[in-house]
Amino acid sequence: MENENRENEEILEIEAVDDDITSAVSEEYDASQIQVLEGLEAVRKRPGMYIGSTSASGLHHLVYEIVDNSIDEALAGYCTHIEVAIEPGNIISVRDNGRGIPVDIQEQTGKSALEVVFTVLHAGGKFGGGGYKVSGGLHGVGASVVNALSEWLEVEVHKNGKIHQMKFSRGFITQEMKIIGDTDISGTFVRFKPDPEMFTDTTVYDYSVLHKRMQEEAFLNAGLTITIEDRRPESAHLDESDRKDILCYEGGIREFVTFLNNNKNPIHEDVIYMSGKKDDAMAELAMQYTDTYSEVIVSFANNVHTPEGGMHEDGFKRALTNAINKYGKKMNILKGDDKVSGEDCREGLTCVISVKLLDAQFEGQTKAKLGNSEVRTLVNALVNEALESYLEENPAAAKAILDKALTANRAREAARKARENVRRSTALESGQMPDKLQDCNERDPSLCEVYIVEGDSAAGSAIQGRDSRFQAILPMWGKMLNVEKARADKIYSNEKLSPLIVALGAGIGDEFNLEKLRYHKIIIMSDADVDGAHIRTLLLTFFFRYMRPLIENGYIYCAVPPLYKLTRGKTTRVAYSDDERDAISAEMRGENQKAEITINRFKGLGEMDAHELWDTTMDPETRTLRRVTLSDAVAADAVFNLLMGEEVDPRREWIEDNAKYVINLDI
Ligand code: TSJ
Repeated sequence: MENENRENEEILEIEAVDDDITSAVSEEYDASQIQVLEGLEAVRKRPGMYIGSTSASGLHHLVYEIVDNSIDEALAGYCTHIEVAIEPGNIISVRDNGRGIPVDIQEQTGKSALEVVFTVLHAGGKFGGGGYKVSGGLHGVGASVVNALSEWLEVEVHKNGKIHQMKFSRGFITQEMKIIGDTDISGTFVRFKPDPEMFTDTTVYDYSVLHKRMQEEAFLNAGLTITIEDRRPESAHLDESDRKDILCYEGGIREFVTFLNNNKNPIHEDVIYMSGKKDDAMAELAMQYTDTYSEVIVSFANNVHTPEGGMHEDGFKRALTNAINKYGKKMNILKGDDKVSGEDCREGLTCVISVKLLDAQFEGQTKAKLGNSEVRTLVNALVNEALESYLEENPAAAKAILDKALTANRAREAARKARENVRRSTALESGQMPDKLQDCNERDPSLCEVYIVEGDSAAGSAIQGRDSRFQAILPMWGKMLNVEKARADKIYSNEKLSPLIVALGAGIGDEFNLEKLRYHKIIIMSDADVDGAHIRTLLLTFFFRYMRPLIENGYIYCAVPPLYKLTRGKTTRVAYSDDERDAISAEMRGENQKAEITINRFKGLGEMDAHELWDTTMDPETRTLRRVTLSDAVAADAVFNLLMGEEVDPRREWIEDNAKYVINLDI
């Protein structure tokens, strides 16, 4: 024992040289405490290893780590309510009505489980039981990680009639566990303030980000109530925040599907639901077809989103194709060798898959793909069996689904033919550019830009004003095809879109090839009004659906035209926002309060002459471009559908609000 202690002291001395955490350690610390410190120190040295990053995403991860513990308690059957709040100062509080973290002193360590949970790395799964322990990717690494990365953290456990309290700072105990009062409830209450020394980008929480995740958790845990609330005074005036949501879905993932299909038209009435288990794994699945052409599959393993799919999705897709073909054969609708493909079977499908298993393996670049092959077998068997009987028992729905797949199949066939025709008959592969395109001289795509300009007069000014060495202009006019409602065959032969596809040179859909792209900046230039926003959205929908790599690689931009022209005597200046207008106006007025300043609102790009357009919107030295990025394909899909759907009011509202979820507007 003596020896051991001495060794540890040496470690301490070495560590103390370059790190101030250890300087606070007194000599009475024993081996286990030193291990604890090394663990938490590792977290502070490489926070990214534990929470992914120290940017906004890592900041939000802290909340998920804590809430995951309450969800485990719910899965074990002891917790029905979880309350999450963003408090003033971006402090997070999480409260549940579970059994409360155990507080009695463990014989082995001489410590309470409570202390171990918050001070030992990976303590999460080591005690207690019941439910499925989450060991997914970045999740579930535990409360100690959050503790290490918090300027302070306080926990209150209501248990056995007493309130137990303990406090920490950056992982260190600042107040040992003590009883601070009596209680007649049970549960755990944690409050923490993320450490600004760690989260140097931002310590400000985004309500909508937490809301989205909590809503997912509520969908995935049917019947569990999660409330989320923004109590920050600065949020009070924002409509996105200053609010409280109570999330509880008795229907679980069935309601998730209904939610995802909001604004779409289902082609059969009920959401198809199935669940099953084998050994230690279980799977549940909900699905419904709509009359759209897109495929939305959202999958989870142990409540962790798996955007890259994996074995659960593979098993599902295989079984879906099989079950639909089998039914078609049986009903003699598919004859002889007739088949519908997997893609055909998934057109218009919205599906949520949730699997739970003991030892989840997460693979892929972002650890977002489920690797356990036994899950493929489980889901495949479940879907084959359940879907066969569903189709059998619901002939109307079965017919609608099979019809949908058949139509998709024919359309795909037609699209392939159209593509070949277009290729032969038009310039698509001949290298001949459309007449409309005013191309630039430069040939190196990385130096070339193309402005997509709406309207004749604006295009005229742009053509005159541009620097033709590297700026190309593609005028577009008239109402564009609503691509959400069109299939690939229509796209290729569409007179509005075909010149765009040819000008960009990279093809569309499965055949899209980024290497053939002719411009590395594709700039949408439309008016700063609602119509301009609508055109922008139609173009973005098109890029999203058919040339998604353009968005993913950051090649799409929006030009930012000015809103106002200010004139005083011979001086004119422009402003891009109301605030800027007021500031410039004050500046131009200067000392002379009575000076007359005329402020004109630009009605549209078409009003500007070539010089004005170059100076304000096209000159790389002075212009502002907003890069378009896709933050979340699922959310984007929902918004595009909202925009393109039948209902006019939500669409208008969205256009006026402008691209909040779809597009991250940065400079
Ligand atoms: F992350 C955390 F530790 F900070 C945390 C844990 C945070 C929050 C908000 C809740 C919890 C938590 C833990 N809620 N409920 C529990 N339950 C237990 O830790 C527990 C209680 C009793 C027993 C038992 O076997 O009697 C076992 C466990 C795991």
